[in-house]
Amino acid sequence: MAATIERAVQAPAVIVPEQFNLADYLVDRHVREGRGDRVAILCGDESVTYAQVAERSNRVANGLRTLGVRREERVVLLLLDGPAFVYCFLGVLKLGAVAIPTNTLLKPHDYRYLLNDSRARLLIVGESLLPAFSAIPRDELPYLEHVVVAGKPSQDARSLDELLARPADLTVADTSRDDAAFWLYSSGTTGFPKGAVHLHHDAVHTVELYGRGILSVQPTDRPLSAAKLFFAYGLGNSLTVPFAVGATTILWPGPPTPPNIYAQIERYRPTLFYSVPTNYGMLLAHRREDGGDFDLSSIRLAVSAGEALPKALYERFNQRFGIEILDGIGSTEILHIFISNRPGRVRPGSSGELVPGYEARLVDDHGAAVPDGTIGNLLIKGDSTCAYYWNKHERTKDTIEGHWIRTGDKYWRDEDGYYWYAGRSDDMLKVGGIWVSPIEIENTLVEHPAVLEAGVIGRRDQDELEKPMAYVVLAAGQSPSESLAKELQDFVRSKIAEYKRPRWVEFVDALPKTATGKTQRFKLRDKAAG
Ligand code: 3UK
Repeated sequence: MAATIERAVQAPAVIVPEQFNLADYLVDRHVREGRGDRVAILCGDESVTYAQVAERSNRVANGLRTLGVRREERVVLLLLDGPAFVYCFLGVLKLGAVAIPTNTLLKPHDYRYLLNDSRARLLIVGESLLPAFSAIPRDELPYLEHVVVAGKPSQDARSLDELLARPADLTVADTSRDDAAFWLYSSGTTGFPKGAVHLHHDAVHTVELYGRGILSVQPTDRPLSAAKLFFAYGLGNSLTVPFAVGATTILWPGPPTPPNIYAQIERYRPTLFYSVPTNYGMLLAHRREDGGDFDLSSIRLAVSAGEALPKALYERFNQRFGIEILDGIGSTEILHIFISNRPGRVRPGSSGELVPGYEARLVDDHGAAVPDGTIGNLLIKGDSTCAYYWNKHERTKDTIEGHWIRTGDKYWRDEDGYYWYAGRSDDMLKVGGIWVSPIEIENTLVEHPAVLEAGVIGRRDQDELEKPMAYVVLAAGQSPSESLAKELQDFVRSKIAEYKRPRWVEFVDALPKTATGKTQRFKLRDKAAG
């Protein structure tokens, strides 16, 4: 039987010139080539053309330069989705500086970590997110020099409007295709995120291989993504892919609740819709009060990523709306989707076929290729992969092997070349498409005085999607109760990001341990399953 090493034939050749600036490619190129009047962004009542994005990102770049930002320096963006995100992201790249879009759902101690790990000298923060930043004592942020607020500034901060009032003339930095353009932080097993360093050329490969190769994205497309711009997934869906082809992206700052999403779809009539399995489940659970159904007829393709899309969700969505959902696997490190179902040949429950332009290998724990039908560790080769993790050399060496990157996923391939997800090789969970470290939740639970020890695993909910479950050993003198379980859930919610709270708490006398005292989470998983 053929070993699972795959390289798709007829891969498009992606050529990126040696001197290359991603922001110029995404925006200024369209203006130069006469497409400046096209609408780039729709957001609320606002409509912004490519020429306006080009001009406003120049102004931001000039403003940042005035504040002392230099080439290669990091600028952290803590912004909700909207035009300002785009101006700032592109403005930073135009200067040759490095943008770090950040998860807006985190807590002050997470932001302290990101700001200090990256040593950014400047932060651009949305007005509504300012409290999560302001709660960090300033003397705990030794590298940060300037704060720019999108919205109404506080006393010691600048406003983004001031930057947007700077001159519009700018010579875009003559970056190389291999200069760092942006970092994306991804949670690790210990709960400390690692900054994946992406270069100016990386996004071009995702645009060509996945955007054009799989979705056949066109200038007439209007994407809407429930996943926000700070995720690699959202950044590709709503910024790099549509901007590269001169399409119109629909941005929306609010939370992706079903009423919000249906309202956005009916108002803006997107042609492409991107979400995560948990969200497809929520959309399916939501009905219109008058008995009619929502109008999704504008959508030519829907995409799911972040975690495996259960077959049942695919089928229910397809039956109700007549739309195919293309499940595909991507990662922060590889930047976007590298294995995907394709229009007209979806195999529900699978992650689909290799995206042409990437190569895949499935190997056993000794590195030998496994035959089709056998589970192996998935490695990927492709030119959108990050260069390394910032300041994490050991993790980099564990993950990136020359041209290949270990995804950390177990997969098997069927004889037709479809890839089937078979779990993670570590204990990390995906909750609503977002990484969650069991260790971070366990450490938080243990901070509660009633808790002696905790073990956290993923357990499947009614939609077959993973959510955190905690096994808790109580401290002496404490007794189990429903109210204590509730108290522990609230405790976690108050300390770490809301989506990390355990949805179930079960009290046990002891946790299964190895001889060296490590919690055996696989035994807890068996217990929960059986
Ligand atoms: C898991 C999936 C099964 C898998 C992402 C699209 O999710 C993205 O990036 P992350 O770094 O997580 C990567 C990991 O998530 N995963 C993602 N998609 C699937 N598992 N089926 C799927 N369809 O463990 C993978 O290693 O948060 C998704 C585009 C860009 C992305 N960064």
